Amino acid sequence: MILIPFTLNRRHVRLGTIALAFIFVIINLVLYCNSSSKAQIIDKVGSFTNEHKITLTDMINDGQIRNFKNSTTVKSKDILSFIRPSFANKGQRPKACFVTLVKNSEFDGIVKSIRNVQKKFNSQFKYDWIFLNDEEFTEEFKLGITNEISSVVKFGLIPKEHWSYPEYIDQSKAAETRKDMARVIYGSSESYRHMCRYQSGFFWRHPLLDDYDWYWRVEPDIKLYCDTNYDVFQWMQDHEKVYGFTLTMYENKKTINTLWNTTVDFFDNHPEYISSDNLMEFISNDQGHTYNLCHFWSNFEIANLNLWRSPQYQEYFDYLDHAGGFFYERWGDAPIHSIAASLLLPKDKIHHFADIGYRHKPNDNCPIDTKVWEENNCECNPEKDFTFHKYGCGTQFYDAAGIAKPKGWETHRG
Ligand SMILES: Nc1nc2c(ncn2[C@@H]2O[C@H](COP(=O)(O)OP(=O)(O)O)[C@@H](O)[C@H]2O)c(=O)[nH]1
Ligand SMILES: [Mg+2]
Repeated sequence: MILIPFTLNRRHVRLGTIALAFIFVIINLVLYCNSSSKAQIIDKVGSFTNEHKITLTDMINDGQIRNFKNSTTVKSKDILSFIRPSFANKGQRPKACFVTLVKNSEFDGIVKSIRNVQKKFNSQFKYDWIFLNDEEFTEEFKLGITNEISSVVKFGLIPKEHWSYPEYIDQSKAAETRKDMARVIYGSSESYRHMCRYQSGFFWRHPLLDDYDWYWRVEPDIKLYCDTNYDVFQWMQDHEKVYGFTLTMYENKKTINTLWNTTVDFFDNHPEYISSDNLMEFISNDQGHTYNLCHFWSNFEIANLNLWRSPQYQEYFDYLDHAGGFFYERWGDAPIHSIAASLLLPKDKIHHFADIGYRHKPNDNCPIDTKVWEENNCECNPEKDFTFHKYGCGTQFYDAAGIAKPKGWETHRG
């Protein structure tokens, strides 16, 4: 080792002090800059939070959901701007079709439904009919169906990616759920879950539906009881309605344990998607704290496809899909469509077709207005109408929508 002789003199001490002072200043400067940029970030978060401070949860807690229209902080992105083009066609025939999701094995049941719908409505109005299946329809099925319908008939195969597990779903957990839910109706069924997910998030994406604005959903073994002598699609279009139903009821809570909380989480992030004139009072008895399980029974729907095609609904579906409840519970498309329509749309866009007598086991929609019942040659018993039955949700719907209930409704509570 080479030793360099070194003597510490005053000059060295002075230089050292200056160097230390310099380092001290630099360190402080860095610390200051750091803390001031943190302050700026906190400020930004603060103002961000301020801009979005009203969430669905806030509205629920403040009991504000009814007076949501008075809120000034939430900017509204108008879902109706996606739907309005379908109203532009007033007085003209709408682009509409029937849609049926069905299995080959359900041939007899769907033929019964078709004969009935043709007789009561479609032999007069001749709308196209689209059939969808997750498997190829057999030639026999296609021939048999085509023979029953005098208008255009199209058959579509559902793409695999619309009827399979997304990569974010844990399939062993899904299988476990099916075992645990064996006692719940369809609780052990895998295909029923794919069906519900498909009806919620995909049927309207099938390319065969691209040509249409409106659809009427028909299932096997349903029945129309009355003649419908007006064009219901044109009525929806000309009256600027978006979603039409016949039956309402309560969902089985066991199938949707976390659906409401997941919905609240979604709308907490998107309060601007909630209509200022929403139908929250149909789906909640406590202004949004809890879901009352009321829903439109989706085996019958006459509705506008652009509702589901809207970014608002697609984002909602996507959020639900990632939460996994289609497979880890047994979320149905009926509560999902109903919650979405009730929150995204102004209430006057939703219509009860009291005049379309309809049966899907075990419930009937039968006009209790004698004049309507007689004029349309209805074949049902108004005493069995489910609309205002204590197990249905028609009373909640009429009250929430602010529509007068028909005369005599009190004596149809079952
Ligand atoms: N292609 C196909 N359609 C199905 C399947 N499961 C149910 N569907 C259809 O989905 C709709 C609802 O099913 P459905 O058995 O009527 O259920 P429910 O009304 O809730 O008892 C009907 O139109 C069925 O034909 C399936 O696995 N494949
Ligand atoms: Mg059914």
